[in-house]
This record gives sequence, C-alpha cells and structure tokens, in this order.
Amino acid sequence: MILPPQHPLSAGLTSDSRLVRAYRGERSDVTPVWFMRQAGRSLPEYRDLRVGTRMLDACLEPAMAAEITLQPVRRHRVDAGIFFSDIVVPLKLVGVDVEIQPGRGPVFSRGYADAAGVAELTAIDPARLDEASAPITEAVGRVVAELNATPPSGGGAAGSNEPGSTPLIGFAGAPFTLAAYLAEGGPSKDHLAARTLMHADPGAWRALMDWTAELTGRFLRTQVLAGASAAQLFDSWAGALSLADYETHVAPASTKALGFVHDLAYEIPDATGDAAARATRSVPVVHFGVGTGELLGAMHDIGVDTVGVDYRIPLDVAAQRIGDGVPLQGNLDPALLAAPWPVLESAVREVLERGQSAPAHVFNLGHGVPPETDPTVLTRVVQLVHEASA
Ligand code: 1CP
Repeated sequence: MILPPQHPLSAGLTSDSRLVRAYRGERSDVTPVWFMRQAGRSLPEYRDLRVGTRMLDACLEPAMAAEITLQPVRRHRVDAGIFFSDIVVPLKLVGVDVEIQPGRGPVFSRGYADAAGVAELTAIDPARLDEASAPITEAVGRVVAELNATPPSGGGAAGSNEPGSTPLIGFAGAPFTLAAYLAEGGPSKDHLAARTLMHADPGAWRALMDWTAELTGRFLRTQVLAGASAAQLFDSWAGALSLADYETHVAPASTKALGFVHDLAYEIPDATGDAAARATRSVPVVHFGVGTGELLGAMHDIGVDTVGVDYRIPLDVAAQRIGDGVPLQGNLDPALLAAPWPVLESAVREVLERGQSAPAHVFNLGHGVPPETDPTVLTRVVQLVHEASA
C-alpha cells in the first residue's frame, strides 16, 4: 500500500532526514542520534506531567502521550522522536488485563503458560485492535503535526541545516518478548515459562506467537499509517534463546509481525528524472534485542533494514557477524552516562569510530536510558555525536 501524500515520508519531509537516510545505508552531514527510553523518567518535565496518572493511562491519553514524546526532542535536539507508549499497550487495547507497576514493569492478572491459557487469550480477535486504536492514531498525529511545524533539531554547534522535519519512530514488542511477559504473567529474569512452553507444547507456543505477531504487527502498522517514518521491533529478551530456538520457534513470528508494515511504501521521483515515473521505497525497519550477540545475523535475516546492537558487542564485530552492507544502530553502554565526562566522551568517540565499519550508523545506547541519568549529560552526548561526526 502506498502511504497517503500527507504522510511525512510521502510528503518528502522525513524521507531525506539523517535518520531515514542512515536506515537505508546512506551517511549524512553528521551521524544521527536518539536514545532508547529518551522519553520518560530521566526527564523532570516527564515526572511532573505524570503525577497522578498511571503509566498505561498516560499512554492512552493522546495529548499527554504526544507531549511526553516531544519533550526529549525539544530538550536534547535528537534526530528522532520515539513514540511514548509501551509494548503491552496493544494487549491492553484488546482487553487483556495488564497494568504497569512502578519500578517493576508489565504485570498481568494471570500467566498464559499452557494450552488452556493460550486458547483463552487467542480467542480474542487481534483485528479488534484496529477499532480500539484511536488514541494511538490521535497521539501520533499530534506528534507529527508538531514535528512538521518545527525546524529539525540540526546539529547544535555543528550546524542545523537539516531539511524537512524530525522523523518519529514507531515501535512494537516482538512476539517473543511479549510472550515472555504473557507466559510468566509479569517480568522475569530468564523467561523460563515461555522457554518451557516453547518445547513442552510447540502447538500452543505457535498459537501464542501467531496471535501475538498479528496483534503487535497491527500496533506497528497503526503508528506508521498515522505518521511514523520508521518502525523499531524490540525483541528485548531474545538474548535468552539459543540460535536454534530463535530460528525455529521465534523468527517466523517476528517475520509475520513485520509483514504488517513491509507493504507500506512511499513514492519518490524516479532517478531518470521522468516526472511521470515514480519509484517506491518501503518504510525502514530496525530490529533490536539485548544480549543477542549470537543472534545478530538471524535478527537481520527476518527482513529488516537496520540492526540495533546492545553494548556487549563492539559495532565493528557486529558488522562482521551480520555481513556487509547493513546499517547499525547503537551501542554506548548506558552505565557510562553516569561516568565522569572524559570517560564518557572517549567512549562516545569509540562507538562512532567502530560505527564506521557499517555503511551507516545511528548513534544510540546499547539499551534504555537509566531513570537516574542526568538529562544534561544526554544533551551533551547529542552535541558531541554531532560535532565529532561532522
Ligand atoms: O512509570 C513509568 O515511568 C514506567 C516506566 C516505563 C516507561 C517510561 C515503562 C514500564 N515503559 C515505558 C515507556 C516505553 N516502553 C517506551 C517509550 C519510548 C522511549 O523509548 O522513550 C518504549 C520504547 C518501551 C518499550 C518496552 N517496554 C520494552 C522494550 C524496550 C526495552 O527497554 O527493552 C520493554 C521490555 C517494555 C516492558 C516494560 N515496560 C516498563 C518497564 C519498566 C518494562 C521492563 C520491565 C522488565 O524489566 O521486564
């Protein structure tokens, strides 16, 4: 499907942004930078806004979700926004009993760790998400309207000559990471319930993964249709799996989830200059997981443009493992944000240096911003990335 002409990619507002260019393997004037979990607890303006509102209520209140998404873009002048939401929001929207407990994460009223539980869950039609997703569509629309009305972040001291507007990244949880919470009924360290179900009852596991893939794929598609210019699939806990289990029991569902955005394309003028001829490009997709050094190639092979790398593997090693020609995103160890500036600065420079081994690099952390991070440090890292890569 061709995205409508007013979509920021179709309108040419974000299609040549640093971020979108990097995701298709092209380098720009400076290396683009954003941070996983840039929206949220490290920002005092976020904590102020959230007082008295529960996490999932904040996600489903369009004005609030939009404002929280925009806060780090304004403050840090990053090269992308990431939609403020959570991987369990689509579950909540179709009626699954889940809440996000402060300091803990998503907690369900029960676990779905056997065939009976899976049958109950999968009796819900994932297509119901489309009827329930008005708050997502409205929040994304508000974010994109403001991003389009504001000049892009630019490079701070290194120049702010970026054309168009700042892109918004939409995201969703990959089926395995969602299943890890669903099977357990909440956060866990080793995701044992999910890993047991995978082997104990492969049929129930496949049903759970298929259902989750459709639900989370629809969530991602909703965000792109509403105006997001890229999509990131978070398989945060895939690092708990062997390569064989990943390939057999997980990758097919992740491929299915991405099928809900792979057909979304935008038109660009044809290189021949023939005004009537138009070429199409698809919406860029990023795939990220934690502790997935052994899985990087397989995570690329599910059909993504860019691979997000956590902090355990240097980017040049990741580039070797994945193979030539794949843009990389990452991978500063978040722990370094609390280190003295000279230590942090040299680590940032090293990440940029190693990122040269990929055709293009989007600077990010190797996982999310820790809540106690001093936000002025994040702003300084953005400036450094822009200046050092110029
Ligand atoms: O009250 C609060 O502030 C709750 C903290 C919080 C926030 C700010 C949670 C609970 N989720 C979020 C927002 C969120 N979640 C975003 C926002 C955009 C941004 O990055 O700025 C995103 C992308 C997510 C995605 C998410 N949720 C992931 C994948 C990314 C990752 O960090 O690996 C996962 C695993 C979750 C589950 C979750 N939600 C919240 C927590 C604390 C957790 C992790 C719990 C656990 O350790 O298992």
